[in-house]
Amino acid sequence: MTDGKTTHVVVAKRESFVPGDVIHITGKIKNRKGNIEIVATTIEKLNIKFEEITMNNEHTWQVPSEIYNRLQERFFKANDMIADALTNNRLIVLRYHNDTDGILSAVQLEKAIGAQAHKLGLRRHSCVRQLCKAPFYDLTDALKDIGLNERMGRGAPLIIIMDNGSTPQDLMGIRIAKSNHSKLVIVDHHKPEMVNEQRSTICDEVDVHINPHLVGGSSQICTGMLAHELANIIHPGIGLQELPAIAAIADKSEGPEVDAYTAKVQMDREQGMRYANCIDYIAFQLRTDSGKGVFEKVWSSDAFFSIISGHVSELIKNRKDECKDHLRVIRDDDIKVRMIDLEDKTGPDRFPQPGRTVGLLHDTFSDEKRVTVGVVPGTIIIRESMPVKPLSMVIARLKESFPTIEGGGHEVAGSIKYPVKEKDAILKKLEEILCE
Ligand SMILES: [Mn+2]
Repeated sequence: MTDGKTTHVVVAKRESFVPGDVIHITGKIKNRKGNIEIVATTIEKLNIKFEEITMNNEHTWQVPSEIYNRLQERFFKANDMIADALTNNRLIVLRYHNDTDGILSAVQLEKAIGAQAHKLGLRRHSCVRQLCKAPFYDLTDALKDIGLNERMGRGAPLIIIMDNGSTPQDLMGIRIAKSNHSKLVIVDHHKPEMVNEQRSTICDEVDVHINPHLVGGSSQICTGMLAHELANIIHPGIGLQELPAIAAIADKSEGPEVDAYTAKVQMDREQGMRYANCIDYIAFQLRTDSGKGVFEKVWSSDAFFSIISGHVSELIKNRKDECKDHLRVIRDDDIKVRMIDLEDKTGPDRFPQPGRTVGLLHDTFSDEKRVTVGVVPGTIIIRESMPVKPLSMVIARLKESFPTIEGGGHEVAGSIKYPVKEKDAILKKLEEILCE
């Protein structure tokens, strides 16, 4: 039985109803072998359409948003699937992009699902939070999820992918997970490949795709905000009100929803960034470990936060000092383009890592139209203040001369993989494109 929000098993001794009937039911909720069951005392058939009930399910969001209203049905369906997994004792896997926005998304759902299971008296339920190493739901992730499922010895898990999952890069992983009969929910704000105005190529592959791009919104509503709303549907009153604000600041999101979240907890950009930097640094230290119970310390323990935060700001300051004199201005008109070779300044094993270093340097300037480029062996990292040189265009142009390069990211932030032996020629061409 479903009310459009959740699904429940109902037990009745005598009934004359068929699936699809709309009924009004009263009864006692019981816990039966770890599952929730309603033992019906009265059942009455109603002569209304089911849609009339679900349409009247007016939902109050944590902050007002027209985009959320348009996504309401998708949110409810995702909640329905989570409730279903809980009551049927099905494993829930939370997969996420391993940055502040993704981590906070997954932590919020982990907390809400745990609280809801506790409320329902489900002791045997399991929900695991697992990071995605790549910035997408990789084949490796999908293979591990199949293995996880086998070890747990249960039906295929419900997989919820957060801050990843919307792009064609995710397709292979998603298809593998689906071939294992997993149900899939995507909560993401990255721009999907659209089939028409309301459908993405991913919509056809998964059970629910929650993404503002599907309802006329943009990436400005980040995953941490979407997950916050979903968490509050799963377990109303879950709290965690700082988290959508931190996620939004970390992802440089802007808009009325962001303002409402930050105002609610009186968080300014500077404070939000301090939290975000700590979360990213902890993720860096933990590497492939998902840090169960660790990230929470950032906002719950002042002692923990001040030690990490002090250390991180020193690392960031040192990196900026080390780099600032090595930035080369290659274009200086209405558009400012700066380039830096980071080969001996950073690397995958030093914090801040190359991508974040370029972001930090980019943020130290305030020219309205600016592009910052960082180069490490094998990778070029690009940040733009607005799509003055849309990344997809830059990549397409480079590919004309260097077909082996590979690029990815958003319009204003991304990276290009290149063969090291062609570095000089590629950088020369890149300069040419950026200076046109
Ligand atoms: Mn994000």
